[in-house]
Amino acid sequence: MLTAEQVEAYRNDGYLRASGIFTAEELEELQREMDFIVDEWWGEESIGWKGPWRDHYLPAGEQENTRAVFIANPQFYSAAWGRIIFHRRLTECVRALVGSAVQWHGTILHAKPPERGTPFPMHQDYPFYPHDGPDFVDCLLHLDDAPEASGCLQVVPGSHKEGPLEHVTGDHTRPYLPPEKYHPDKVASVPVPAKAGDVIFFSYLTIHWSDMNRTGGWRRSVRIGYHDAAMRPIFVKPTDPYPNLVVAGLKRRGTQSRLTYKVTGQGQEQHLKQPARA
Ligand SMILES: O=C(O)CCC(=O)C(=O)O
Repeated sequence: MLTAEQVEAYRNDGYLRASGIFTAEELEELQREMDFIVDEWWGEESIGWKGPWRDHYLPAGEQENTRAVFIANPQFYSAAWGRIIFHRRLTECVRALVGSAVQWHGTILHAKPPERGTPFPMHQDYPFYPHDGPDFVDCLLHLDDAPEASGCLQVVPGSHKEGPLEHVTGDHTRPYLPPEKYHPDKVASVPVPAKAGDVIFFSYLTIHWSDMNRTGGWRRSVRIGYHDAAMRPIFVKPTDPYPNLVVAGLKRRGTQSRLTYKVTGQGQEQHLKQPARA
């Protein structure tokens, strides 16, 4: 699906916009089922991400006055959104970017309602879900056209090469980069406007942000995260459960244990001793 030039651009810039991954019918089904999920399951809106970053990104009268609809795991409610996790053309694109075996990490809707849809501060996605390697790609699937005025994604090209950066964190805020150094007024970023159906692939190390949606229409996009199956989440012990969903290719054994049962002569499963770790 992706050309060598596109893969090269992603490696250099840390992001890539691609069209034509989904058919018109697939997009229409995803839009319709997302409308259903939001109507049926989501009763409230919030202002968006909370935190002191709002003082630096919004005028005084608007700091508490933005709106957002977020919904994680749409596959809990819709089969179309379950199938998207394994979507062949999408996962083949991801495979070209992060490695031959790919694992799914998560799916979340970020919707900016009309006129005062929330902005997002400059940040990397790494502090939200740190893993032990760089090959983690977020796919921003657009359900609506996202011109610049709608608060489209903005990225700092090449910033993924800096590796994980220190963010402002704490119970009072979502992670964001310190605005004294990292702010759209101080660091050059480029808007990445998109059409409905487009996907923006970006590294979880790429610095990005987005402005308010000031248009009269919704700006809905769904972020689907994938990573090289050889990587693991840093704060999840190998013995703790987590999705572990391989969506493309075959995961090699690495440091993980072999399965621990075999079928005996009587057709019964017999549990064996755990082998030593490789
Ligand atoms: O959708 C946006 O405008 C930004 C989303 C974002 O910052 C993220 O997914 O980490």
